Amino acid sequence: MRDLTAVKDALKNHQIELPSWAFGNSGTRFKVFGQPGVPRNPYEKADDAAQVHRYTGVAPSMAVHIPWDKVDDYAALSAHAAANGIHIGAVNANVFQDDDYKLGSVCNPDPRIRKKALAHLLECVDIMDATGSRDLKLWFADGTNYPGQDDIAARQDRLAEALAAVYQRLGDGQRMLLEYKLFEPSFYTTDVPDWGTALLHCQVLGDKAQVVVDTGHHAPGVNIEFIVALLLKSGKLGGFDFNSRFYADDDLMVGAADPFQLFRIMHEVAKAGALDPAAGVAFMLDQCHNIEPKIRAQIRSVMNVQEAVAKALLVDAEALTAAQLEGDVLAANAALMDAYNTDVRPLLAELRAEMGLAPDPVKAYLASGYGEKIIAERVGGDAAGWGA
Ligand code: LRH
Ligand code: MN
Repeated sequence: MRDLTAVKDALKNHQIELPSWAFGNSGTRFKVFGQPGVPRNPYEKADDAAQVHRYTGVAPSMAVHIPWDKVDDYAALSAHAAANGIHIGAVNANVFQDDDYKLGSVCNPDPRIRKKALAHLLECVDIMDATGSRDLKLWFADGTNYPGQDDIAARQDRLAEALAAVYQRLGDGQRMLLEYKLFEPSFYTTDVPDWGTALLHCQVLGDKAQVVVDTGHHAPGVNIEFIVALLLKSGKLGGFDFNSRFYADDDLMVGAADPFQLFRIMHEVAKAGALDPAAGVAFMLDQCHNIEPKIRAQIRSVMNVQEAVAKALLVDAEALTAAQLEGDVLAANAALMDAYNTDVRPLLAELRAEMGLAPDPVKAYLASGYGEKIIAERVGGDAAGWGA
């Protein structure tokens, strides 16, 4: 697909969802470095997310995380977001921070605690009804730390039971996205550790259950684009949690640690025609800006995704396929590398001009003085964070 008008149209239609928690304070077990001007509530998080959309034009929604984004009136929060030109996206459940969940939430051996966890998941669907969200995102910290601690198979049965109950509750147009993660905070077993386990559960549940690929949740060396290609083929790729990492679940800016991997992933997505919102793949960021300015980092992250998508759309598919079928290994590899090695920044600057935006979103945001404004205004109150 080399027709630049079509490439630009695909880029204009490609939407990236921002995580509310990226605007709050975050860190590691060693330290959470607070930043001035950080939001104190979900309304201010939506204000900051709206800034990212204002300068990139392709980030029209913000995912929320419950209870980090708990409010009395979710319809009012949605209206506030809409007034700022964005909407509330995926609702992320949180059954990993309550003392009761030490030995797990929906996989916990204690039925009372499983019931409590399920109640939270069902409450999140109620919130989706109020915000008009399509996706319930489910990540479970559930797992064990020592061999023998619990029965691996029994925990899978408990998980399946809870997922089935949530599935039953989903309304029309609503989906549940199951996210897997190799390890952390559990260090021996994780009950949803990989794409295979997530896919197995989603296949049993039905069409409304899909898999989320968080790019930081794999063992080192795993070929993520292979997993993406497979999930796309089986119609079970519900979305991405984009970030990047050098070692573990570092939650760094997407494309920062491995832009070539992001390109290879987006090549599989573009080739499968799954860039378009109609294809139903949710492109979400899931990042923590522990030391860098958060709004600017989110803008840069959106630009990194756009650059990877633009390069993926510039792959000469005919030349690639011809070389693959001829077994011309080097020509096939070159078809991909030529696209990857293309400087797409001028194309994206042109695209932004066509969208009525400044060519450099970061420069435009910095010139707006919004960062200084929120530091001056947001004095007092508790800065938002993970509340851990
Ligand atoms: C778990 C995870 C999950 C979120 C959390 C913020 O590591 O990726 O998607 O709930 O980060
Ligand atoms: Mn994630």
